[in-house]
Amino acid sequence: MKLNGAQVVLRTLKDLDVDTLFGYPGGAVIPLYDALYEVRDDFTHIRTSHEQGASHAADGYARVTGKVGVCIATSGPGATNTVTGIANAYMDSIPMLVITGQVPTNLLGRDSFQEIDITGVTNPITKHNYLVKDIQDLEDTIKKAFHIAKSGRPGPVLVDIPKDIFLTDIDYKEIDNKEFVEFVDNKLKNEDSFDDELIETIADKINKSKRPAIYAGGGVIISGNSDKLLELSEKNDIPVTNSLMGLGSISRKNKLSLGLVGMHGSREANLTVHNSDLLLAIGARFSDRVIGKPDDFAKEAQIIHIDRDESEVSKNIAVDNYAVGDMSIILEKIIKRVNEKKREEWLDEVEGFKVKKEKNLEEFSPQNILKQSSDVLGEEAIVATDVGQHQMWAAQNWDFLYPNTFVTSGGLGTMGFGLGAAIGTQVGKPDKRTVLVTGDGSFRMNCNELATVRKWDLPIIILLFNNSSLGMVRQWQKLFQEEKYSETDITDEVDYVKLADAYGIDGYRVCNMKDFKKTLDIVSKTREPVLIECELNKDACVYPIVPPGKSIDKLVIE
Ligand SMILES: Cc1ncc(C[n+]2csc(CCOP(=O)(O)OP(=O)(O)O)c2C)c(N)n1
Ligand SMILES: [Mg+2]
Repeated sequence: MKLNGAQVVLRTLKDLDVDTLFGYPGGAVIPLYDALYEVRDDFTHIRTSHEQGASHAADGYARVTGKVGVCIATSGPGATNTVTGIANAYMDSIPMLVITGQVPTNLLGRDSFQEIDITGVTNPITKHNYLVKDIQDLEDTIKKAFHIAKSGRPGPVLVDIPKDIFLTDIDYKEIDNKEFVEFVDNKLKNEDSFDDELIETIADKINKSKRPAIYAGGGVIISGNSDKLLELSEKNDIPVTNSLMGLGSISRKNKLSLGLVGMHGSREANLTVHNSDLLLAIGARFSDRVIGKPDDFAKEAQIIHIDRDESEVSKNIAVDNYAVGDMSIILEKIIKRVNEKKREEWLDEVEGFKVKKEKNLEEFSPQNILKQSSDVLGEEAIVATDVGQHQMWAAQNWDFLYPNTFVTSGGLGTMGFGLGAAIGTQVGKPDKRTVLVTGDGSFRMNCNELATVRKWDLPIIILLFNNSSLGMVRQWQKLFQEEKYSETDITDEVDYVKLADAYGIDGYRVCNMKDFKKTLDIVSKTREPVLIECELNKDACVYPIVPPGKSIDKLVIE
């Protein structure tokens, strides 16, 4: 069968069970879109307003489906517009395949129109990348890229395809890349660093520990090990704290779940880690946002690290034991060897770490808005966020019940991630309801994607926290820069309700709890996209906060 390169790309994606693409056309990918036109019934292609939106959508889609998110962009500016999205996926270990068009091979290296060396640009932010110069390599390269993206510790892989390669015909014969898959899988197995003796040592330490704590990260969710985390923690009665990426790995309604640890972690999570005598880090990377002052982090504790990626071991914090490999095997072996326990004394102490304070549930506060939304939308919600105070309030106050229900930019902290990501999560899980928690600053960055939301009738509920400020930066200026509010007040009179209206989306503006509840009640009964702008006080701060450079037990409560 004769196919051209563009047809080979689509045929290969189909072989890989890809049915959803996020992308944006342009000169170098005209042949690809031409081929897509012919097979448009085989794919859902979401054309966003901007390639950054497409890249975040592919990322969000990957996070909630566990599949590889696929994003297409043209050469030059199309490709560079995906760079933030690629970096974001890289920092959070999200499997993504980015296909970029490139100038024809005979124009490479000549500063041709819309030529950017995108493999060069993305070298430090991809797990791997390729420039395909020979049509014979095309299918094989895409299959390799796809496998690399999702194997081991996932991440984004970019394949750059010159326009003439899309247009070259070949005799197509489906390639079986079993050999490569075996090669990668064997390579991963060779990185395994655990044996029965080590497992015995770890289980023994857990059994002997008086004050154990778990610090579970995104790796638990990505590797599909939330059930094993629960089994281990419940069998040995170990309280569980989470990194931002780890939220959802254990239900926040479980009594062993203490929520977020680190800079904006709860008092109980931070003090539990700080006072533990054994800390079990699972699929987590000891980010600076978690550990505070490295020298004082879990000082009394033996630290054990279980992860897929050996390069994370003792990178930020020196550990006493580590097991690298398939986390489900490692956890299963540990679970078998730990004793069933009840740790009343330790858990009483942990309970005592909680801040006991009367709460005024009628106050129109970010906390109450989120708690209310979490209660009403709970089971069916997937929460996507932008970056800033609203993100931390969402992390602290939403009761995440299941893995893959909190989609947030952890490592890169990308303002503008939210709306694109929300599109991806709503497309990936159409029966769920995506709630986007965003801030006025972040929302402005990529609100152009409202057009995409409307076009596809995505029933996203946008909770816009309008505090007329770049709140998180303003908070740092308030706490650490003597209240010099340099360029963080953004009272520019943007009418967000009218903005939504311009895109054909209903908007509501609310400024008290009663109206908020009423509005939420109305919108939760529809399946329409909606924006709810919550007018908030710019002086509200995210607490607790561990001041920069301080140990996590030195958190400031308010
Ligand atoms: C692309 C990008 N630019 C700048 C920043 C720095 N930054 C972090 S939080 C923040 C303020 C966010 O404002 P908003 O979205 O309104 O959220 P709020 O903190 O007010 O809830 C800024 C500017 C960033 N994280 N990302
Ligand atoms: Mg704001």
